[in-house]
Amino acid sequence: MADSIFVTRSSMPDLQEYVDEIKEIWDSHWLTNMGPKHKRLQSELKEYLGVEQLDMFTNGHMGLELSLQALGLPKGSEVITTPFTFASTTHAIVRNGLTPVFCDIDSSDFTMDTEKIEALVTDRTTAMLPVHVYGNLCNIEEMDRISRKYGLKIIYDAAHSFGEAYKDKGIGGYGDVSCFSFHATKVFHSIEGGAVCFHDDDFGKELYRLKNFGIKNEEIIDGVGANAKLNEFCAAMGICNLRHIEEEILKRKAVVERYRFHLDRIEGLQLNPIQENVKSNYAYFPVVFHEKLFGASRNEVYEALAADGINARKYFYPLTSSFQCFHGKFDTNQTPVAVHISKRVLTLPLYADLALADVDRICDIILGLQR
Ligand code: T4K
Repeated sequence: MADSIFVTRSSMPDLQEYVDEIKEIWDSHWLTNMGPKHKRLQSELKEYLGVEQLDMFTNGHMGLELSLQALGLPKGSEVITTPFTFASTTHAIVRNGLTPVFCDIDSSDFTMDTEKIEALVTDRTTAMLPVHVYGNLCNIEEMDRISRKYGLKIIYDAAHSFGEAYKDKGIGGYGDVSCFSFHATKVFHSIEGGAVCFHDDDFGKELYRLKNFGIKNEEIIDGVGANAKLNEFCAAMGICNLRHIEEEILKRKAVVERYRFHLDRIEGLQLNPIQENVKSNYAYFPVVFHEKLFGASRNEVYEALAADGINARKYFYPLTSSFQCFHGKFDTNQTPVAVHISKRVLTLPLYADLALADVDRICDIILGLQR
């Protein structure tokens, strides 16, 4: 059997490039606490993402969790969000003492269905936390309209949408806050890491305080903060990876096009939509298997691929609203489309160095199951 293929594989710069980058860290002994590499990456990211304000974190989750805290939303207030996401999104809400209210998703792009949001708004709703899931962008104009109409904050979980743009504007510039993940599995990574983009200076100050123990200066600690600082070695990895990001995205595009060549227009297979006015980053390649039309179920495809050493993943199954830790708290009948999709979706391997011959092999296995 050929070597195993995982759902993704971290991109690495040349070892020497990273060694050159960390040499200064070695020489200076400055390892963390917003050092020179942190400052440089922060400024390069602002430019690349086209945003004016950006802070960086140990990981995407802490960026999201502390952003919700920095907004100062009243405890117990309601945040309208999607259950079709990674654990982080929902956990960030709950860990802040806020109540997630789950909105169903759009069956074509899997993002929060903006037509179903307004029915969920109550006098306790304070914010919306939509996800640009798989890099598919939410309906930004509708989100803006709803946020203005009801006075709700928008915090985008942009973990999957690094480098994307809508109508030529970097995606980090939309909403009140956008949170990126720089985890090893992402299009752009700093081993672990994350960034938050925002517009409001006071929010930025509060966010900074929360990521550094509430320290104002050596003698004044005027907030009860956490520790969520990105260290210098992670920042150095980010600096190296940012140099190659456009090339990375192009390689991913070639992989996605190969998948589409084989799987587009196959009855019973649903792929990501190609969204208008969007610069894509080709983050994930989910396929929804409609068993009655295709002839095989998602689980059968998962098993057939696994038998050949190919580790596709059921992102995002189960829905966060049905996690054991929330047992009895949420009713998944309220989000039937999300339930339907999560039982049928499989995310196929996608990374910059995935060989096109491997894509062909993966598609052969899948199409071999068509009945
Ligand atoms: N919001 C959303 C919507 C998210 O999807 C995420 C993270 C977050 C927020 C939070 O961001 P972070 O706090 O993580 O920055 C993975 C990632 O750990 C997670 O970052 C990501 N979403 C989620 C969708 O996927 P797992 O548990 O599936 O990862 P794991 O360890 O099974 O890795 C998947 C594959 O990646 C492996 O089979 C091989 C490859 N891999 C993995 C690691 C750890 C590598 O090539 N190198 C590596 O170092 O969660």
